[in-house]
Amino acid sequence: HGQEKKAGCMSRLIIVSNRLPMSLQAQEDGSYTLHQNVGGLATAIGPYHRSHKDSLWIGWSGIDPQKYSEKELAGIRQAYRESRCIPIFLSKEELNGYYAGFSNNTLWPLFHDFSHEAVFRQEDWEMYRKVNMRFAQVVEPLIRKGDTIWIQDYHLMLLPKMLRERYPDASIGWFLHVPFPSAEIFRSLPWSREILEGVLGANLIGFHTVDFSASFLASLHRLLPELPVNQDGVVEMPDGHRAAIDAFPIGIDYNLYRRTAHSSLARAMRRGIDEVCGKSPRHRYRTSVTAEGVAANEATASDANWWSHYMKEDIPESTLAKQAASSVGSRSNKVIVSVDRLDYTKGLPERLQAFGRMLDKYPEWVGHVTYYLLATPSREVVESYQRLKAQVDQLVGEINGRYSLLAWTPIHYITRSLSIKPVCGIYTAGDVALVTPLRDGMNLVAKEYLACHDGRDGTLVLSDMCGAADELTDAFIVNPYDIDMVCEALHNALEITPEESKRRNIRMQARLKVRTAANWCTSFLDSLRQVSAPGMTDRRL
Ligand code: ADQ
Repeated sequence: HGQEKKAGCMSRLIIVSNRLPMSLQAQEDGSYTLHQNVGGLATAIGPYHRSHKDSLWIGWSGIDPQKYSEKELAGIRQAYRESRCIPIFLSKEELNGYYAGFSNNTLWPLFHDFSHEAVFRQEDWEMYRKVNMRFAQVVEPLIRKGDTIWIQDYHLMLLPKMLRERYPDASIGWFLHVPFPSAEIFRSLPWSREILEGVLGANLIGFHTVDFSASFLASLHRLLPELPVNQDGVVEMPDGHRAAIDAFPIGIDYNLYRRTAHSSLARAMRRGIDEVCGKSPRHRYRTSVTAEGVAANEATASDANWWSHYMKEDIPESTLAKQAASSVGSRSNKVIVSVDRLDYTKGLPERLQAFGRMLDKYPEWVGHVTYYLLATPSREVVESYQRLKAQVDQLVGEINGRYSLLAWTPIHYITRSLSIKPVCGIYTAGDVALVTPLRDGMNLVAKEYLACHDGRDGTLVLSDMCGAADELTDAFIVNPYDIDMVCEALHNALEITPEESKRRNIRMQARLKVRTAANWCTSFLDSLRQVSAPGMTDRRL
């Protein structure tokens, strides 16, 4: 906090991101109110923005300006102004080219090593450049001498250079929330040089991991070999400014997740899920998780005898024999959880195959492990996302069809959007969290799960293809493409003793408590102020 205050006194912060951290809700009287968006960026930088009363945040409003009159748009601007947010309005055409097109159909797949999904269209590139210029035109008049400008993510890679041209002495930072690909992949982008030059307008270029920083440096070396880079990863630009490249792994608001895990709603959900999954077999309950996050428990007529009667009738003899021989049958049932946006980078089909394989290979888990799969559709206008949704629907259907018993369903599949409390309810109910993205910049879900299990057992199975794997080394680390490996890790994670699980968690939680979102914010901004201080020749000062 001391650090944060010190940084805040030094200069005003202007944050620029694709989306604003607040969304608008129209009231019946014609006025508007704002509510906080969920998601990594809003929770990471939001508290900094709120506590520094002179900071500004500029971003797309999410509103179609054609649906509103000039007077209404003025009202919307005013509502945002009260939270020091400045909305940018984009037309459908601009959004198609810049957001759905170049950002989500070109850069997103390319940066996540999904080159085969990447579409290269000249019109999208031109619109991306045009919209970056729109952002520049909104930001420029707001800049005052001494301000710090922090630009976020792959949507705005041309903006640092655009602002630099107008303000040669400005202090500009840019942070990438997704991976930076290898030079081999990056150079397949027809506009790769322009993108690199755009980013190099910044004084500090931040990534989640040292590997991503190294990939960026490799691309610089390959595509712009004329630029001198010193051994600390600082580039001397021809206009005299310096661009430093470094890693800043993002954290979470640890206390927020720890606290929310103890909220009455999260606890009710945990109890409800425990009961549905037979972890408290005396009474069977039906639990409904509504969009509002209300976990309503309703007792059904069944009791333990009824339950075991049907269970035994349904389970093949061979499985019962295995269960009798292993300790699993007599131990409490288990719950697996996962929380994702439905995105092809998150590895959902591979994860489902691994779960299905585990039921096949270790039938003693049949009837004894339930998977709560929260996967909320996103970017639904993009065709690859529609295909993915159909594939996930089908796999869930196949596994449930194949293994369900009369009173047990292997996968509870939820596609609604849930807010933080019910998400924490799901985290707390999970004996195991299955976090297996095929590629991910960081992955906050893994960290949030561990914060919700503060002081408790709860085992993390984590992909080695995400930034979080560099930090959470006590998790069960897996290659998400290796279905057998994920299947084995899942089985082992389910069998781990609570003591061993807690022992692993304590080490990871100790790190997460210190490397929080607030800490990420201040360490990036402190570094930015150091590298952009006038006359600075050594950024390690
Ligand atoms: P995302 O790709 O959105 O973020 P992630 O890091 O997992 O991925 O953050 C998602 C956030 O949204 C988390 O706070 C999570 O709780 C929430 N969330 C995810 N699915 C949800 C669901 N179905 N319902 C409700 N809430 C859900 C990008 C990068 C990441 C990087 C972050 C932050 O792709 O790699 O970690 O930015 O830099």
